[in-house]
Amino acid sequence: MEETKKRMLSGIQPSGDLHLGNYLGAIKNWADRADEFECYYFMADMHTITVRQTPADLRKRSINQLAQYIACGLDPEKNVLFLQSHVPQHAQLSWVLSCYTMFGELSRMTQFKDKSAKHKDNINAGLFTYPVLMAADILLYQPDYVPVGEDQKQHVELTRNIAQRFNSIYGDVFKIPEPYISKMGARIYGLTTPGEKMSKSIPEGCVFLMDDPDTIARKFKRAVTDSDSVNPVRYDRENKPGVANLMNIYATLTGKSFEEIEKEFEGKGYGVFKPAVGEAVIETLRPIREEADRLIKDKAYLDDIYRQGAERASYIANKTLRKVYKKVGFYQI
Ligand code: ATP
Ligand code: LTN
Repeated sequence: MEETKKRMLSGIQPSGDLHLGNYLGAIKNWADRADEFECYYFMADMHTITVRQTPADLRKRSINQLAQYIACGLDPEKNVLFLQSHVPQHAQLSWVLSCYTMFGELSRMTQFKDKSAKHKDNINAGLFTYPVLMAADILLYQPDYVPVGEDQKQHVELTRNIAQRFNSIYGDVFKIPEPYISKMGARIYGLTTPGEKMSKSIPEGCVFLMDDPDTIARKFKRAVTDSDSVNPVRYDRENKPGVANLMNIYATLTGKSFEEIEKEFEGKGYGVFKPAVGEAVIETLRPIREEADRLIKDKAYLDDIYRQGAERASYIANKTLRKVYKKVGFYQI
C-alpha cells in the first residue's frame, strides 16, 4: 500500500516567526494530509540568505521552527522533516539545472522583481537564481504535488518547464510535479488591516504561534471591525471585512458555519464577539505553544529528527542526482 501513495513536498523559509496565517493556511492542512500522501517538508535555510540574515537568529529559527511544526501536528514519524543545508544534493542539482534554465525565464519571475526592488543594495546572483534552487529542491524528490501559496505558483511552473526541457533531451528523468493550491487555504487577514493578509511585517495585527494568552487577547480586543451596532456579527466580506475575517478564523477553529456563528452572537456586540474569537485562538494555540516550548528544550530529540530526516531525504535525492549526473555525461567511478 505504501508504494501507491502519492508524494507531496514543500519548503518553508525559516525567515521569521510562524503566525496564525501560516498555521491555518498551510501547516494545519499539511498535518491533516499525512496519512493520504507520502510527505516531505523542509526548512529552506539556503533560500533565506538571498537576503541578509543574522547568523545566530537563522540558526535559532531553524531549530525552533522544527519544534513548532511538530507541535502543530506534523508528526516526524509520518512526514520526512529536514533542513535543506543538510542535504548537499540540493546545491549539486541546482548547478546542473542552472545550465538548463534561461536568463529570460528568470528575469520574468515576479518575486525577483519584487525582492530586488525592496533590497536595492543587495541584488545578488542568488536572488536571481533562487527559482533554480527551488526547482532542484522539488525535482530531487520526484513529487506528484507541491503544496504552496498562490505566490509560489510561478516558481512551480518554471520547475515544470525546466523538468520538461531536461526530459526532452535525456528521457524521463524527472516527474513533472503539479502545484497544489488549497481552496480551503483560508486567507487570513491582518487583525488591524483586514484588507491585507496577516503577515509578520505588520506585527500588531499578526498573532504569532508563540504569543502568550494575554498578548493574543489584547490583539483581538484591538481587532478592527466597524461601527455597525444594529446587526454586528454578520458575514459580509465586501462591507464588513474585519468581521468576516474574525468569523472565518472562528469558523475554521470551531467547525461552525457562518450561520451558526451569526446565531450564536445575535443581539451581542463586538465587545462579546472579539474576545470569544480571541479565546478560541488562545485555546487552539495553547497546546501548540506548550508542546513547542517543551520540544525546544529537547535539542537532542530535535537534532535527531533532523539527522533522520536528512538521511531519508538524501537517500531519495541521491538516486535522482546519480541519474542526472549519468545522463549529462559526468564520469562515474
Ligand atoms: P509573511 O507575509 O508573514 O512574510 P510569508 O508569505 O512569508 O508570510 P511564507 O513563509 O512564505 O509566509 O509562507 C508559508 C506558508 O504560509 C505559505 O504556504 C503561505 O501561502 C502561507 N501563508 C502565509 N500567510 C498567510 C495568510 N495570511 N493566510 C493564509 N496562508 C498564509
Ligand atoms: N519559495 C518558497 C519556499 C520554497 C519551496 C521550495 C516551496 C523553497 N523551496 C520547494 C515549495 C517547494 C517560499 O518562499 N515560500
